[in-house]
Amino acid sequence: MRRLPTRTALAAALAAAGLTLVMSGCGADDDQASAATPTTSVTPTTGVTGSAQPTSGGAAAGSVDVVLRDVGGAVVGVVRLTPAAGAVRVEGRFHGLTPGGYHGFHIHQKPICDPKAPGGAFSTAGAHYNPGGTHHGEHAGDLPPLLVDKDGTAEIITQSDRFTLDDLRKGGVALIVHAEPDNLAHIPDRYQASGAPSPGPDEKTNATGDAGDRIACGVLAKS
Ligand SMILES: [Cu+2]
Repeated sequence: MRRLPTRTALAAALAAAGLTLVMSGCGADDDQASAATPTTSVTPTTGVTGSAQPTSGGAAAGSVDVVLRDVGGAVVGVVRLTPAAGAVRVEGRFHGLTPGGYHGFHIHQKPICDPKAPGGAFSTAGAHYNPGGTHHGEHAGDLPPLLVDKDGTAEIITQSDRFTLDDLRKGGVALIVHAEPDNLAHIPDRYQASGAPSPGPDEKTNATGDAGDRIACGVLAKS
């Protein structure tokens, strides 16, 4: 799995050369890191390593890591949730997923991941986290789908202001990866399911985005 740049190491190298790393608040990818402009400022490197950038050293202050496992119990990903000015930053890294393609990725309403649940793997996590009672695409727990590379890895960095970390901790939730892409209930009116009362998304699509089986699940416990 590709590693994200280690700001600490980069900053340390620049500091040793008498330089300071200047990065934007959103700078977390390789391009931005390699394009960072060294300056001759004598400002110490304080702040460069104070971001929510995941490192191997554990969760940053205020953040929480959710470990996702597949139906066989193998770890396939870690998602770090970090409070960020009225929103939550979501940073996930996955491996061992079906190579190539999109997978629905949501927050579900119950902190229970049972791969052997009678109702289907991880059905114990319930429906999407949806305190507003809206349709899919507008659910608070809807996140952008994962795009999985040919080697089965995926990375996602996104942000949502539809919930706070405290909201999620109130009752606990589960993060789930699905087997199929998520249509976000975007079904134009020229489509109509057989037997559906009207064109556009039917009831199931409005609830699930037709993302299919649940292939990985991780709990954010109530706290
Ligand atoms: Cu889901």
